[in-house]
Amino acid sequence: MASRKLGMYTLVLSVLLMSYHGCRFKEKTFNIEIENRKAKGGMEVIQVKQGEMVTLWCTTDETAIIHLHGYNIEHVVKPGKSTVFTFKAYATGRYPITAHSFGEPIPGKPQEETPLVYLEVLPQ
Ligand SMILES: [Cu+2]
Repeated sequence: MASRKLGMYTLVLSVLLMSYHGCRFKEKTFNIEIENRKAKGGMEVIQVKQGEMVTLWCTTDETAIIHLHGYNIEHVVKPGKSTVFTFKAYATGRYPITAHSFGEPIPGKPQEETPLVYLEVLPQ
């Protein structure tokens, strides 16, 4: 009987933990595939809610520096490898995700910025 009671407590506890986890730590994951210097599927808007944890998996057919404006997160993405951007969407607004000059950077040459996708963080 004791083990059955313990099992019941464990079940209740895990349900509570799952619902707590569900409302406290909302997570959103998106894929950004860059092909021919554009986001595959055309320019789009990624929508999340303030407070959510966001994961962006980024793949490319050409080396580029990808910059999420506003949050100021920047990564070098290279072909054949997924690069991950993770952050908490703390600030609301619309932020461009741009590529800073495709290909290897040329010293002295100013970097061009190509908008790929927009991140939209909606208020809670
Ligand atoms: Cu930029």
